[in-house]
Amino acid sequence: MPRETLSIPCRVESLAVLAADGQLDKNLEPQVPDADLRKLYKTMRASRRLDERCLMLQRQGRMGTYGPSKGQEAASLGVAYGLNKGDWFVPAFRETAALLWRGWPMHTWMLFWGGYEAGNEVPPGVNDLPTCVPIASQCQYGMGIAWGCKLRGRGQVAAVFCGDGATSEGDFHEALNFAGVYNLPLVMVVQNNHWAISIPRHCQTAAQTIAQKAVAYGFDGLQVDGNDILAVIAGTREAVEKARTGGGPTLIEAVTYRLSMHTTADDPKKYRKDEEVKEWEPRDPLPRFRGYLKQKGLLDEKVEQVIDEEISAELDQAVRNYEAHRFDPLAFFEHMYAEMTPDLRAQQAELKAYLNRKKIETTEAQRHREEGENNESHRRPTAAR
Ligand SMILES: Cc1ncc(C[n+]2csc(CCOP(=O)(O)OP(=O)(O)O)c2C)c(N)n1
Ligand SMILES: [Mg+2]
Repeated sequence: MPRETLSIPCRVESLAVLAADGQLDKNLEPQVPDADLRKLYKTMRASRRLDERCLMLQRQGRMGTYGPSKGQEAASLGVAYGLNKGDWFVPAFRETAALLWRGWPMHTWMLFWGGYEAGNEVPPGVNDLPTCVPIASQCQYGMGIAWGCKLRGRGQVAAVFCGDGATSEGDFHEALNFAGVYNLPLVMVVQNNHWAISIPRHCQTAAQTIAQKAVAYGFDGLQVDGNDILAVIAGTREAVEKARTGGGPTLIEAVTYRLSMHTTADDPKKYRKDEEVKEWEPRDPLPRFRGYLKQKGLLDEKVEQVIDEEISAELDQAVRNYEAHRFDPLAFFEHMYAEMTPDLRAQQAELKAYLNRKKIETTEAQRHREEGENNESHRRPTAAR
């Protein structure tokens, strides 16, 4: 019986277009109209500034726990640009830039992190799922949507996002396996930002790349420089074209870096070295893209100033919309099922009664205090005498 090395019909490639030092590989440069390049830059900048504003709101006690996407803007935005409007986009929770591109208002992003159900409301006409924090669960939703796309036969594609940590979850592998067997029009994007809270990438897998995991499921894997929006666009276009024309799924590993903390609930200084962050800072996707646009003559200080002013106005309005939202704890019970179960109805009634009681207690306490103060002020002069 022979023993031989098998020739497996799957490829794993790595793609970078714009080197960290700004060198451009002309042969690999994707064709993107100038107007789109400008719009992409504005979206990337808006995403970064939205991120900064949310962090500030959280630090001021005006928002719940926040998960920044600083440094990862190109990885999601490039994919969103490679899709058609009618395609499906299934995010994890660091796809801020892509959601802005797909038409989500800034204040909806704020509402999500503020803990409001309205933060999950998909804008009308947008084929997206809401932000998803349960790790890797969205891989199954994305795969299911891709299956639906295939059954419908309208040439739609689904892109789903997860992180490097999510690749250790069963949901990730089940989704890829199913997508391979059924040859689904799925683009599975892993944002490899090198950390899963405090767990470094090398603890997630002994494999050299995450992209190569596709081989076990019978399709191609592609590693792209996730901080290079041109590489992400080029890679996505290939994967989307393949999916749309019946060629099946692709796993894209977007190699990026989480420049900020995991969420506002953690302190990365406790588990990673500042030097590592410093090493990645020069590869930040935003200045890299800015440099490319300047070289092309599409951006100068004046244009940037106008962009920044427009974003400032949008952000201010978004904060006003966000803070105008009324907090209603009773609404917590209403979003699990289309119709509340008897248990949920009972719990909601209990909370309502409790809140009413509290209101009465608070009003009573207030009345007592005021009465006390009146008596005090009445007594004080007497006592002083
Ligand atoms: C099913 C599940 N398990 C655990 C968690 C807690 N948790 C939140 S984020 C995270 C790490 C995720 O790492 P990764 O997939 O690399 O995404 P990143 O945070 O780096 O974007 C974990 C374990 C969760 N949200 N869901
Ligand atoms: Mg990660």
